[in-house]
Amino acid sequence: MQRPEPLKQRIMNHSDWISREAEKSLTRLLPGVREALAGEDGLLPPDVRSVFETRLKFHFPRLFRLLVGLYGWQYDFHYHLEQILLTAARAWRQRPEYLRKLDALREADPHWFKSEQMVGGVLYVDLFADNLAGLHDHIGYFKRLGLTYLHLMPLFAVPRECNDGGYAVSDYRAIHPDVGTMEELTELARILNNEGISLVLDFVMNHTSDEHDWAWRARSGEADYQDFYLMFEDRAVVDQYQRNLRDIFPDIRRGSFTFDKQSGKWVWTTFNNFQWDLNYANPAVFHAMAEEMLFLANVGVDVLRLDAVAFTWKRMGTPCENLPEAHQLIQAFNALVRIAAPSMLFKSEAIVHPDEVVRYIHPEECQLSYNPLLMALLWEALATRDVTLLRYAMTHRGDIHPECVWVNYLRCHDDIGWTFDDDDARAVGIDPDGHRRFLNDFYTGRFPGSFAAGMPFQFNPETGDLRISGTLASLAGLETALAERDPVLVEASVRRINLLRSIMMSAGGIPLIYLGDEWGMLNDYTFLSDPARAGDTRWVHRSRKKWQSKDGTYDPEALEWRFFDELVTMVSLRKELPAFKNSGMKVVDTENRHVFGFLREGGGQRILVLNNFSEFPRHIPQHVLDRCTSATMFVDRITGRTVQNGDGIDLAGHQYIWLECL
Ligand code: OTU
Repeated sequence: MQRPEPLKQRIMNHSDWISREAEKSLTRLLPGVREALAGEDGLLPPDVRSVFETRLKFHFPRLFRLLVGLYGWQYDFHYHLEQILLTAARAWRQRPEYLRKLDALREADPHWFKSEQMVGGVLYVDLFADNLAGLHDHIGYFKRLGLTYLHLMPLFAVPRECNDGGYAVSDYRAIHPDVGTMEELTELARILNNEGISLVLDFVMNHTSDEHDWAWRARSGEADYQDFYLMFEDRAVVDQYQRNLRDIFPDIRRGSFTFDKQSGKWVWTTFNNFQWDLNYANPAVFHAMAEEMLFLANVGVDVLRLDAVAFTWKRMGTPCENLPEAHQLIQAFNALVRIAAPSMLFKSEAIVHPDEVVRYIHPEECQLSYNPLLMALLWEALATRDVTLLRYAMTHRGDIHPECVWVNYLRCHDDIGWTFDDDDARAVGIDPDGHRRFLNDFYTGRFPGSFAAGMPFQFNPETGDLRISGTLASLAGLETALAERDPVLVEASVRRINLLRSIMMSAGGIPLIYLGDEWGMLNDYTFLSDPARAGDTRWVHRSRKKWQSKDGTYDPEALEWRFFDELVTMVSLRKELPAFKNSGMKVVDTENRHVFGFLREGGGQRILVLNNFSEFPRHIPQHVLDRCTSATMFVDRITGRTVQNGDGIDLAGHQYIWLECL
């Protein structure tokens, strides 16, 4: 079901017409909305109702325009529009009091998340603390780390075995029974809110598990629910789509479709066979997912991580990735959230080409986004000891909308893909394909002299594509160094790890710690003996939390505690220094291909961050410093050492310094 293109153009080109239609439409829908707001008991106080109405009137024209663009050509458009608004009104009626207050606070301070105080952590509840109840005991630990943002990996009801680490959701309103209950999550959200920690949860919006109630109904032949997914009887149609698609999980299956025996149809499954892609061209799907989204908002979610946003809209003859409608879809959800739960933000998970990643970042789309390019290029520079590509890409690609932020990370639960731009690579004399092959060889430890112990993820023999699994510490060389019992190599890997963490903490945006990395967690190969996981190497960096020492006692000499302490130092400095507010970094040409440098400015403070990616000492000449500052003196905020500005700067191997210009 695809709308004819010219009509869409005609609609979009007539903004006056759209505004008039929006006005008429709202006038028609308001009485019903008011009824839904009051509820059967009519108990919602009039002032609370009018807050909703004010927001509705303000944001409706945008919502209307977006929905007309997506669905306006369908005969029952007005019916769906009405359902969507009624759902929003009911969600507002049910919204807990404290969240309504938070809505007002954040509307008055819309840049609250751009503070230098923001530091994120991400964990699996079951692996970290067994269950939600157990997580309460760790709040002190989170505070000790300085976290103000906590992403709990997907914890919803999923099939027991086939669940892609939680990304195959069977019920968005139920928690996995081993982890806890929705009541417990709701209570935890409130407690975290009191502690100043924002709750981040996933919204797995591209697909559901094949055990979701909608999928069961589709399978058993209910036409309405078959329309929730992309199901085809005709293999020829499937083949026609397939021609332009790429394989995301080629290890699992070639092609993006799975045959479902019961319905006798081919189902669109971009990822695993058991993850059925939703059909967003159907407005009923938009409405159903909006209901789930607003339900989660009312649980107390501060940031919703929108999973796999690139794939949500399909059109024959295209790669079905990053289509304009995929953006309109998120913008429509965004407009709806501004009306019914405005304190909640979106974080985009688009691990795609850098030009496409930034297109999801906008106050009216996703206010936060992973920064996969910085992540990948930090690993690239660590392997090559050369920051040329990193510097080049960050110089002309760093900027995003000033009201949005990057989420900067080194590792997450997924693989590392080399998503840099081919032309960027060529511009600095690098052959992109050869370089990706080198990086894959390097991080799987095949390249002679490599320090890394990564595992290959999803090799595609046709294209040669490969991604990398492994923990921060194992990829940075700690695992091989420990295996060789070589203290020099151990120290070298410690320095590499801290160098990367220095950049994550000082580059701006929200740094996001993959918990376990704070104490140097190594790869865990036990997944290989679990048949449900053995085929997915990402499990090598998803392991059960082990405390730093058996009883958790502090030992400053232990390697784990050294990692922890150094990170805590960086976190507290970051919070102390106004220059580290969440604006961007200004990349500096250090005239040394091993040293990545950037300036951070804010609150009357200027900090020059220098990071030596080589294991050898490097010198930054005075004229480079002169271009950055006329200060007479620097203080390295990491060591407290003062340095006269006059003879350039000497950096030891893998040293990082945060120089405050005085
Ligand atoms: C996401 O990642 C999740 O982070 C993964 O854990 C899931 O398996 C997947 O979606 C399906 O839900 O392919 O290798 O942006 O890179 O969305 C990870 C494109 C993935 C993909 C990304 C996806």
